[in-house]
Amino acid sequence: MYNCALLKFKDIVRKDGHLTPIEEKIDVPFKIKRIYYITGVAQKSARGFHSHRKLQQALICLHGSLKIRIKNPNEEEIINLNDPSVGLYIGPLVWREMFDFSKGSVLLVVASEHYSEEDYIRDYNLYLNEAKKIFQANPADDSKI
Ligand code: T46
Repeated sequence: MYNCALLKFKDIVRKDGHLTPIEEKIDVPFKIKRIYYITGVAQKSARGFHSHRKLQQALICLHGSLKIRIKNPNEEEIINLNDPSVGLYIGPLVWREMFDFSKGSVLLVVASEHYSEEDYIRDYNLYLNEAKKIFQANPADDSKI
């Protein structure tokens, strides 16, 4: 799907556990300026409901599971994240909604930019107006991720 991809990280397994390194421009396709994590989400809560104009991110579920609906004016997919060695890359102008958080789940996000509220598009109609201009110039990518 346009501006989205699943990233498979190294999973270094020893008898005493797993280690997964994430290096900028190697394991994620951008320079990392920020990380944040989301914890303690009630099972019926949903988050997101916005897009970004410029930000690139990789979302990694470190513990438990959650679902992410990713959308653009032409396509929609639901991704289940439940493996700390897998990240969901989301680039600009992709609408996202996170839901079905399991109890105790931990979502780590690595981001290409510092926090800027100006980069958010939180109104879906405004998102459609901005995204349609881009998607008319870039035909749909039919591949599933
Ligand atoms: C995204 C998804 C996956 C900050 O002050 N600094 C930060 O770095 C972030 C990410 C948020 N905030 C503030 C902004 C809001 O007042 O924290 C509050 C909650 O943020 P928001 O409602 O945007 O949280 P989510 O879970 O809906 O979205 C977050 C990220 O904001 C967003 O970029 O892609 O996770």
